[in-house]
Amino acid sequence: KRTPAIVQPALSSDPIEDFANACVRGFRSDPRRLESRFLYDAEGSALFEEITRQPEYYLTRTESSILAARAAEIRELTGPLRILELGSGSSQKTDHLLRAWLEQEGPTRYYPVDVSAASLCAACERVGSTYPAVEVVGVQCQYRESFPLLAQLSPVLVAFLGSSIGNFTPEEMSCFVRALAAALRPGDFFLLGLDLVKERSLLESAYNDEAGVTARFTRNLFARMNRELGSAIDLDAIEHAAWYRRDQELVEISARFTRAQSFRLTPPGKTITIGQGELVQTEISRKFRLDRVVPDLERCGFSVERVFTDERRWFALLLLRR
Ligand code: AVJ
Repeated sequence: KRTPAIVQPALSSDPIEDFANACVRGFRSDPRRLESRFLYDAEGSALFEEITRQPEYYLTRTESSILAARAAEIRELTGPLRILELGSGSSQKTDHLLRAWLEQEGPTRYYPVDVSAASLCAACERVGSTYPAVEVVGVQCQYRESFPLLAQLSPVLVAFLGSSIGNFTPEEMSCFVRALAAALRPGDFFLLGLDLVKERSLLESAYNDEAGVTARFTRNLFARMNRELGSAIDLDAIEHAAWYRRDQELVEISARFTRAQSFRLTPPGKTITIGQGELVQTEISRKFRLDRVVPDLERCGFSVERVFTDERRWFALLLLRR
């Protein structure tokens, strides 16, 4: 049995220093806002997987059902090509694509990209042993750091599922999509999962599950600071808060500090003071309208080939062509 390969294309700055500096910047910005990519250490990635299994979290289940129904059709539209997946996590939903690819002719190469080494290794092992005919190369880096690989991988389909693009502000999203278009060749494909605008109660339940897994996911960002930056933050004084902001069509997710506290982040040696009741934003999760997002994506260099949705129109999967 082959051991799946893992590559690290961007051996950038020290990861601990990167985390520490981003935390200092985030705590000191007004409003306080931490970068959501740091939610996904080994612990956080495992908690996110647990979120996807909660009854209230409809996103993964809905997208998976669209993929199951449409994977063969997607493969017919794209023809044979390699698959690179951004933020692949457990790669579970991607099985639908891999199976459709295997049913057609030609060898299949799969490049999952994730920041979490632990979940990337586990996913590569699982995919490699479940589908011996698929050549799997794990890529451990941030999304943008994988873009330089795309020119060599063309013809390629870039999959970005789960509505992870909803973590970006509108400006960050168009910058990201333009950079992706620039890194791809004409004729390459982009498969994008988008969570759609819906009733407030459904959205707020999805981000405030009964079992409290999402709350543990938010709190884990601060637990990670304690583990990696020696910060001794009192985790019992942190509450998870998530609500839908209809004006901006996004779920805003924050940590609320129920007691005032000061702590030190050790590589930069900076002290942070947070007052009682203060909020620190950990994520935004934007919700989309097809009539707005389609022209936006077209302005950023893609043409929309097909739009697939579920019967409740809760989630959309867009097949775009560069
Ligand atoms: C992985 C970014 C798509 O926004 O729904 C789930 C992350 N955060 N519950 C989302 C998340 C809290 C998730 N994405």
